[in-house]
Amino acid sequence: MRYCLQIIAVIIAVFLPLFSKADSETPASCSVVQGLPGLNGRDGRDGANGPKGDAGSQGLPGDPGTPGLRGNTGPPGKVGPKGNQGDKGEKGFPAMPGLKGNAGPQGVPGPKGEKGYSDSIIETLRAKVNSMEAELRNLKLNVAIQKKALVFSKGASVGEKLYATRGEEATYEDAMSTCSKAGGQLPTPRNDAENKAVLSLSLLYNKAPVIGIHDKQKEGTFTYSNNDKIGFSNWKPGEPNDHNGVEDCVEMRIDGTWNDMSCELKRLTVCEFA
Ligand SMILES: [Ca+2]
Ligand SMILES: [Ca+2]
Repeated sequence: MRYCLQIIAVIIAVFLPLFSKADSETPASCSVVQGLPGLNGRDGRDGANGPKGDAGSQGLPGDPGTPGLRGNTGPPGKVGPKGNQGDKGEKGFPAMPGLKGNAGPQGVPGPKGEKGYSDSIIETLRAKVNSMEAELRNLKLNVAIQKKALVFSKGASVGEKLYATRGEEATYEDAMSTCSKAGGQLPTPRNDAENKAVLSLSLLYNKAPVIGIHDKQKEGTFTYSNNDKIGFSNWKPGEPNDHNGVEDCVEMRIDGTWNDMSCELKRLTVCEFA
């Protein structure tokens, strides 16, 4: 639109003088013709910045921001007041014994003792002790000699036990009585060594001895003469079998194994001394 007006204004500016010349050739009175308004000039330059305006009114509070990072741990607080006494706890485990303490200070001296024996009395006692020791040595020697002699003839020893026989044969009851009168008892082998010692005497006569074991109180439960249950045993395979229901005493066969037999049978009498 702006350009259209500029074009029209140019056309008028070109053709208007022509019309004005034709008019000037006419003898007429001269009249003033008013021209058309000129074109608009170009826009002027921007003016200088105006003065700083007054401060505006305070705006509305903004939205709350996001929470900040966690701060450092603060210093420890003050000690709080003492709490109330708690309930009594259950009994704890017994403590370990403590270490041995140091030796205590030396005690005060005790009362004065009685007057000691004189040197003469001490010498007398010493002489008696020496005499008794000599007698004891002789006694032990004599016992050892007798023991050797007994073992050499019809005896056998194991540890503190000594076994002896006169080669007689008797029933369980009679053999037990014989040994009891002699201050001993029927053999009660408690281990293999003692069993072999009894066996060595049976081999002298090639006779099986009766031993101090029975099951008279309870069938199948063998005990010593004092009814204590036996520990060591050396039964022949298949024994004890209580053959015919009458075997309540025990013999040692000449191979060392045991067999329950009738208490009425006579066997070698071996006595045990301890
Ligand atoms: Ca029996
Ligand atoms: Ca038997």
